[in-house]
Formats: sequence, C-alpha cells, structure tokens
Amino acid sequence: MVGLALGDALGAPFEGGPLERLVWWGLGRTRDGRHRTTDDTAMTRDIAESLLACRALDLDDLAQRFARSYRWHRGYGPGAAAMLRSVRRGTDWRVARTAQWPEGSWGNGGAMRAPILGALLHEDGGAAAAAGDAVASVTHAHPEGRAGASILARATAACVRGASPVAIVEEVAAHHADPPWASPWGLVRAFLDAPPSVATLRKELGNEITAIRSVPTALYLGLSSLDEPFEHLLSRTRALGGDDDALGAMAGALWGARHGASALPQHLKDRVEDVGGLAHLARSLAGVSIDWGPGLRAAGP
Ligand code: AR6
Ligand code: MG
Repeated sequence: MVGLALGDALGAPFEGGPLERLVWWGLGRTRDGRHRTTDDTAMTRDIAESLLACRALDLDDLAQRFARSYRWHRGYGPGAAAMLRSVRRGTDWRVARTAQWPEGSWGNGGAMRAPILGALLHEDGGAAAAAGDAVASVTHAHPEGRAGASILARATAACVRGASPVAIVEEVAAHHADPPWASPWGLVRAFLDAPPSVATLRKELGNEITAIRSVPTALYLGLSSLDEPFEHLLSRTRALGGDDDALGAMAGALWGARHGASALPQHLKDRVEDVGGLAHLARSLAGVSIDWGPGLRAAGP
C-alpha cells in the first residue's frame, strides 16, 4: 500500500499534457506541502476499510465506499467519476457501471487498486486474481478492465512470495493467453533481457489509461526495477509520461510487495500525504482474518 501511494503521488505531477500538469501543480499538494495521492490510493484505502469493517469481500459495501470517497480533485477517470456520482445519487452499482459504455470500462482503474488483494492473498495467486477481478468489476465491467486487475493482483502475490520476474511473467501469461492479452507478454519477457528505449516501451506496451496499454507496461517497469533503488523505478516511470500516477502506483506496489514498506526511502515517505495512516491501516488489515468466499461468489463468473 505504501509503495503504491509513493508511486501514485510522486508520479501524478508528471501525468498527461501541459494543461493537466498545470492543474495538478495547483491541486497536487496538501496544506503542509506533501504530495497528494490520487484515486489509485483513495480506492485502495476504500478496499482496506471495507475489508476491515465487513471482514469479508462485500461488493455492495465497497461500491458505497468508493462512491462516498469520490472527490473530483483526486483525478478519477471520467467514466469512473460519472459512475460513482451516479451511485451516490442512489443508482445500483450493477446498473451504473454500464451507463457510459454497454460493456463497461476498459480503463486501468480496476488494475491500479488490485495490488492490495495480491498482498493479502499472496499464498494463492488464483484467489488473488479472482479477488482483483471481483473488486474491479464494481466500476469496470469490461473484461479487459477486469483482466488488468487480475493480472496485477496475481503479479503482486507472486512478488510477495519472492518469485523471479521471468516466473511472474510466465505465470501471468499462462492465465491470460487470449487476445488482446496474448501479445504483450512476449515483449515484456524480451524487455526483461534487453531493456528497450523509452520510445520503444511507450510505442510497444503503452502509457495510456486503458488496462491493455498500461498493465503490461507497469508489470515490466515494476519487475525490471525490483533489484534497483525505488528512486530508479520512479524516474523510469516519469520518463515514460502518459498515465504516470497509475503506472507509478502499479509498479511501485510491486516493488513494495517485494521489499516491504520499511525498505521504501524515508525521504520519499516524508513527502507523501498520510503515509503513516496507510501503514497503520495495512497493519490493522494484516491482523484480521477475512472471509473471502461469499464475496468472491457474489461477483459471478
Ligand atoms: N469504450 C470506449 N472508451 C472507453 C471504454 C469503453 N468501453 N472504457 C474506457 N474508455 P475510466 P478509470 C476510455 O473513465 O479506468 C485516472 O488517471 C474512456 O476515455 O473508467 O477509473 C486514474 O488514476 C475513459 O474515460 O477511468 C486512472 O489511472 C478512459 O478510457 C485512469 O484515469 C478511462 O476509463 C483511468 O481510470
Ligand atoms: Mg490516479
């Protein structure tokens, strides 16, 4: 959770074009000068708080918490923002999630908040992936939006278990072999052996806000940085541009899952909003047992 928050908050000032950067320059600091976290961290916090309160994966509770926490200034994707405002007005999330697009969103908003599920269910990659999928489905009904979350949750679980980067890519590839997911894994594997230029990485894997054009990229960035200082991961993410907060959040979460919050640089933790609160929440969550069964079944096939 802390790795995710640092990647999110320290990537956010580099997101998008000049206008988005200017807006974030105005909004992106707290009153005490810390870097604000965005929707990636806010929704991760919602998941943690829901699991703690319900001691189970309760998608109705989660939808209400996502909707209550929504703030326009935290940089939610436009579809997610409209959907959450609609839930706040009383629409059932199962209806609201397909109001913008009949198949639902294929954005990376489900994937960016999935690492917490991989961390909690790290002993079982399949369960982590199923929980990622279920939690994504509250806002991201599209199969690509859900798959992005499964992939991130599964990869995070494998990072906690200490699997090698190559083994992690192979595990993910084995479970996501159908189009459009079939093509990126060979590239990720090749890039782990021979790092591409920034331009090649951007062109081949992407830096966009869709799951298909950001999850493989974040997987590559995170896995190829596991044995490097966290600062290297941040500067490589920033160089890529595009959806920098989500790329930073996803890659940062993989690094954090591997090394733990105490390995993250203190000077960066000091610069980000409410890292202490997140760490406290994570410790509370690690100490309770969660009944995953009914919640996962409620998500449907
Ligand atoms: N058809 C066409 N366009 C789509 C579709 C679809 N089915 N689904 C998504 N898009 P959204 P998110 C496009 O809004 O995934 C922030 O920076 C459409 O342009 O659901 O929650 C966050 O931090 C839509 O607006 O948002 C995330 O990093 C966009 O994809 C990022 O935005 C994103 O989907 C995405 O957040
Ligand atoms: Mg964000």
